[in-house]
Amino acid sequence: MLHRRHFIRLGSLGLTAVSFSSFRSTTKAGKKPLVISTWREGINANKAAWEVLRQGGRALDAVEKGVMVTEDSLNCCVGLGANPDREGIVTLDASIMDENGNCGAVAAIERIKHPISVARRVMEKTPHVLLVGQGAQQFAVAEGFPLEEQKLSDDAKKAYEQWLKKSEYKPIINIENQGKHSFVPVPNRLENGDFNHDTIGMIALDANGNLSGSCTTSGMGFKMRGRVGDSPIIGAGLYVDNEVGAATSSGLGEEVIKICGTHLVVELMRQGLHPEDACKKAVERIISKKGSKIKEVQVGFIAINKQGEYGGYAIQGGFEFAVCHADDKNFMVPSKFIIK
Ligand code: SD4
Repeated sequence: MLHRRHFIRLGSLGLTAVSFSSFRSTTKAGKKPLVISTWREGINANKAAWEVLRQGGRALDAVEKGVMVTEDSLNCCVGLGANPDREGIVTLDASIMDENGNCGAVAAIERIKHPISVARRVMEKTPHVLLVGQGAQQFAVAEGFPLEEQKLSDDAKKAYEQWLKKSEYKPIINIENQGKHSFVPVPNRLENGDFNHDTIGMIALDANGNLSGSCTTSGMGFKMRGRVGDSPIIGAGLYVDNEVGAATSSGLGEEVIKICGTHLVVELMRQGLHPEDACKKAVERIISKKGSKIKEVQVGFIAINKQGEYGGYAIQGGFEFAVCHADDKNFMVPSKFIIK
């Protein structure tokens, strides 16, 4: 339930607080192994992650392998087929974190197909956490990652040409579903040529009880050159604490960064909150800071705890996540949300 004071505040903004008790986006009984990931691309990504987990593999390998599937799919929101920045160049961000608190990330990397694997190399082979831009690319090439052609996918080209007509930077992110959940596969591109989201975040608990997470994105379509969102920022788009739980996010990265979103979710779980309640509290934090402009913002968090309980919460409807905890249990869950 929302606090009364909070409810009044939303009311004064002309917004409605809703509770969707019929939606079950959580489990009270923990599952192990378990992998969950954002959006419907999560289903395919979970399959690859599950292959690792079911054989007793490490959560870290699962979350890398899982999101590589999404990065691979050229006509997708994530990876080199995604929308470019406003100069027409695709730049990618990614982060990864393991059960020992090690982490690595790349931001604004170009022409590299698997930024998540470069992020893992940053974690494992350098004394650093985050490499950006040309330096990140140089490191990737030195590590043997092929430099792909600088070329927009056909769909991205079309969307960019469309965008150039007005060249307006209007980040209305992840609310394109307009509150509808999509359980049947639909084209990644919307009718206007845009994507309906640009990120996959994945978190997993392996058979040994260890947690890891990954997050990879093209950021926001037609962003300013050099813009970096929450996804490669540890504690914003991804956080893992093996004693407690793991969280990742999707949506307007600037708002996630401002509240150190996934770190907040994990700290709330440390205080004893169920993953869903922790995600909800983080969402409420964004809402209380954003005031009347909240209608233009979508952010969704997903989380799992050490016991294998999971949950998610979003500001607005439309956010959904994929959950997998058995060979025949890989399914979409509509996230609960606050603002209607
Ligand atoms: C970003 N959080 O770069 C990402 C965008 C996103 O679905 O999640 N899109 O801000």
